[in-house]
Amino acid sequence: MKNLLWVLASLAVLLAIGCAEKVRYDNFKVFKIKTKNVEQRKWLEQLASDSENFNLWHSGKEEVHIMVNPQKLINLQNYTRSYSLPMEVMVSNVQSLIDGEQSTRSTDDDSSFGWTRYYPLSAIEAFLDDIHAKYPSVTSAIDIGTSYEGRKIRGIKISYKEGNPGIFIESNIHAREWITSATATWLINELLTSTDEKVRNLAENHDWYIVPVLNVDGFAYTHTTDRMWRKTRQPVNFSSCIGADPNRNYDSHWMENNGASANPCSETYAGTSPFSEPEIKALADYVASIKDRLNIMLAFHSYSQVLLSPYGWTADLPSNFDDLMAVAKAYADAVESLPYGTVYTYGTSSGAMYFASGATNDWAYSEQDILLSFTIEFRDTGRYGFILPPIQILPHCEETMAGLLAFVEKADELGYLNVKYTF
Ligand code: 0X9
Ligand code: ZN
Ligand code: ZN
Repeated sequence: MKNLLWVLASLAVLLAIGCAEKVRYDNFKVFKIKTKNVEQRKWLEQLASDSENFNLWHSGKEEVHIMVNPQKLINLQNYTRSYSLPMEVMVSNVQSLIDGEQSTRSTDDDSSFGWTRYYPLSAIEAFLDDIHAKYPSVTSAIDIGTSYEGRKIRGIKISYKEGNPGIFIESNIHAREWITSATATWLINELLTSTDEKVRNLAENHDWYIVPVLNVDGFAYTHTTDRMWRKTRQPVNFSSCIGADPNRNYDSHWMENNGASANPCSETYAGTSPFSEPEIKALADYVASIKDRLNIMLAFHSYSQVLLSPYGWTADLPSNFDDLMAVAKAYADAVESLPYGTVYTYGTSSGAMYFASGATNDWAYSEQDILLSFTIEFRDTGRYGFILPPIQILPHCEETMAGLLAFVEKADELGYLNVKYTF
């Protein structure tokens, strides 16, 4: 009898742990709401700081995408009705999207790697190990630092010869943007294995520095606990909310012009101080140490299909605005010319999206003199948002390669790939 009780008790504990394991989004909906001005956008952002019940997926110039707990739907409707804001359902059940995203899992397990499903951090690390073992003469491991929870932040350098112009790629700074690291790992593989002449030129005549998952803690958390997590995982003193928006944490016009939030519960919380997040400090220190070797800085994000140049913290235009737009246009045109016909737009971050201060591309541009610095928001424009179906990974990667080839070619033409350092 005692034994049976013990078994039942441990079963109950196991069940409790099992249930507490993953945040569920049953019948959570995402709405697309047309907003008329900044005040309306700010109000929706305010509503979204109730992070148990709301979550901002996107807050652009014309529309806001907001996820809502079905029980709080009335709060949102009261507001949109009173201001007669057009509102339509974008996702009717977030949990079923999440479940659908995992459904291809049965076809291959965590130990093999590919681009027909999404993988956890351990598999991405194993992929990198494998790449280093296969290509020891042209790759080197760059461990840029350690996360708040003690994970290694890994990067890879691909260099076929000395004296190449450098391209840095920061990816998955936002935890839930899984398509970014899927694309970064695909790109690494492609640069090493493609036999396409254009890709070989891209690979062998440029030095690549790629960090596939920068926000390692947040990314691990999206796999174990909450698919919709965006921020870091460092607790904030005197707040029950966890983490900062790492893309508001760089030391460049930090917190200026309402480009970030001081509220720890906001998805755009800037952190307690510039570089308060160890992951961002690590990336910044590493980039600063090689800045003379870098001609291009790209930060991979999703979603919206847009290339964003500096500045995000001010509406002023950067001095090489025309060149920035020319390379962005080259990327967008190349993508659109593929059979998928995917449309990318482009502009400055503040002009084409919203004010955001302390972001990677502004810091790289203004503080490290990397004159071609972009944020690229990948697929899609809101059908699936962050939960882009795995079937789209490969087409999306193909597009990214076409875009990059055109971008780099235009950059070269405009004289941005001259090597800045001497041996
Ligand atoms: O808000 C962000 O950090 C980026 N969008 S996302 O939906 N991936 O979160 C855009 C940042 C663009 N602004 C700057 N780079 N300044
Ligand atoms: Zn300033
Ligand atoms: Zn992002």
